[in-house]
Amino acid sequence: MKRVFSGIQPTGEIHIGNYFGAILNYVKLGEELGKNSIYCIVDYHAITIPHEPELLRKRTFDAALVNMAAGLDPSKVILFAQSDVREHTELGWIFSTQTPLGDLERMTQFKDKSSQHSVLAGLLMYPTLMAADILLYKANTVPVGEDQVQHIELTREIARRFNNRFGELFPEPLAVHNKDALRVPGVDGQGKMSKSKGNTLGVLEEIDSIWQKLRVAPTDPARVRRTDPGNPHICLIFDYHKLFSDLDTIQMVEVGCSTAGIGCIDCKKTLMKGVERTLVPIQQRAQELYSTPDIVKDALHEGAREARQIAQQTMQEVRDALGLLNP
Ligand code: AQP
Repeated sequence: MKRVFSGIQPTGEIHIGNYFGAILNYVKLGEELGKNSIYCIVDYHAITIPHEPELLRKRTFDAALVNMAAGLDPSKVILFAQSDVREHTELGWIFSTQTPLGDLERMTQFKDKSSQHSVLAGLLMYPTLMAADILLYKANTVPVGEDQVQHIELTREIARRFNNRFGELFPEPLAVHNKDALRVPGVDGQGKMSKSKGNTLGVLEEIDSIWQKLRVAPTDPARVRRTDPGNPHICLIFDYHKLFSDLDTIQMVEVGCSTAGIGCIDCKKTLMKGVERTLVPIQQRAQELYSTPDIVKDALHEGAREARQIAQQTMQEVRDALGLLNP
């Protein structure tokens, strides 16, 4: 049986990297697998860096809302907030007792984030909690962007180690990616688009605000004048065309850029058509949901109830296997 789990952090506005890298796959797999596709707003992960309580509450709600506006139907899948299912922290603790410190210290995300913030112990244990998120549901498939591959590898090791020591309980899950959006670049052209880097284009961001960011976004630096040919394959805007534009437009700008047939501003204006076509319907659905917030709250409540049933069953098995008392 195929079962999918994935999480999204409520650490900032949901951006097009999250949308193309993860949420689109959530929707697709949700249609295929129904209640065997489980999606979680991972608020316990979000507090591994300093946070504001009110903002966290709002962002958790917003993250659920954006997923729903983007096409995730909570009556078909399981959508919930992590802190509503306490078993995540219980299994996370158990995994932290079985995982060598060195495995956690070598995680790239830990190294990156611990250089930006004061290092909290929870940040180091992020991957053991993530392994718990996935294995609590015995999920074997995890739709994520490329940045999470190392954590999924560690999850596989944690499952393998647990199974060898205490008996076969967990699958070894595999990451699946949207191959067109492995690592969507930030609008500053400086690596991955990421909430914490502030280089995002938000799924709910006003179209004019997106245009203001794209208008000044870097392009091929070799194109000094309009008549200079460019290399679309090193251009951020071409990367975005591959996400937002149809095939004919992608081919047209590829040829246009390399022959100087189209200028960078016109290329960006063409991109905006695809941006509007993709984001405006999501933004309209989001507006409707903001005016009926109980739909989102009820969905999270029901999702947590469904998730808890699976999580509690797994924890019974884990406690038995470990020799802990079962209530
Ligand atoms: N740029 C991206 N391209 C492709 N996929 C991405 N994902 C995130 N950024 C990209 C995928 O989206 C899912 C949710 O990830 P997240 O909540 O960890 O998002 P984030 O924007 O990466 O969050 P932060 O707070 O900014 O974390 P850092 O700074 O660690 O990146 C995941 O499946 C992720 O792979």
